[in-house]
Amino acid sequence: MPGERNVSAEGGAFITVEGGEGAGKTTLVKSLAECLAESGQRVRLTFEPGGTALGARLRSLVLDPELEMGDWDETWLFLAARASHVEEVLKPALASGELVFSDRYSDSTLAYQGYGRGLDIDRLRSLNAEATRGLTPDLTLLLDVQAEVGLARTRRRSSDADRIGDADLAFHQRVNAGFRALAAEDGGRIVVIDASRDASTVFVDAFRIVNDWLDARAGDS
Ligand code: Z5A
Repeated sequence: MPGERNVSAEGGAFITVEGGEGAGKTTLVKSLAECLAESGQRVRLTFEPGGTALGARLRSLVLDPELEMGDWDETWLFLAARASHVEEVLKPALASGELVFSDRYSDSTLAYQGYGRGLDIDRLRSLNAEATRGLTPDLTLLLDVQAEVGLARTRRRSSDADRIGDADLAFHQRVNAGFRALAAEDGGRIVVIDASRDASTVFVDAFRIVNDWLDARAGDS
């Protein structure tokens, strides 16, 4: 919300990992959290939708392929999950000085519900600001991979139906184009990583980016 202070400015650091389906977010964020914890950082790993009891229930609703819902109904569920995530997990962890990684956050709503579903981006931005109480990431790693490649990865892994993942290829292409547009607008926060490469190469790049960012932040304080 305008004028509200980002809590991470006075406590820990808030890093999000974003990207389309099968970009490798979960794989990357787990390795990053493990390595940084080994190097002595106090790390918290969390995700959306989920990360709280309410978020877990909302996740199963919003991904349920048997359940029909309108695009705005879908959006409210993601926002409700986010609001509880911010209050119950993110703000306390940041206030206690942890380095917090979230596998997806508010950019996913802009990319999926805005660019993918075609809902009004400015309205989504202001709803995001309300749901997050103004908490924005300090750094976002955007894993960029062609939709066809990401979808092939997740379909190899599992054949489980999922209401959003099963949307057509054009939807996933709009989502990916949306993420790239967000990165072009906010290059100071969002760093694009080529995620078409193997997982260990992506990890090396991401680890360097995070460490450089942490060093620069320490130098500024
Ligand atoms: N959603 C939304 O619409 N609006 C919102 O506001 C939010 C979310 C927050 C659930 O999210 C859905 O909610 C998601 C967006 C929507 N739907 N879609 N699409 P999710 O994060 O739980 O689901 P996901 O993005 O679909 O996660 P995922 O399929 O697990 O993708 P991932 O985390 O990016 O990838 P991964 O699990 O790390 O890897 C997938 C497979 O690829 C796995 O077998 C890996 O071993 C393999 N992999 C990983 N990296 C590589 C590389 N570099 N090369 C080759 N293979 C790899």
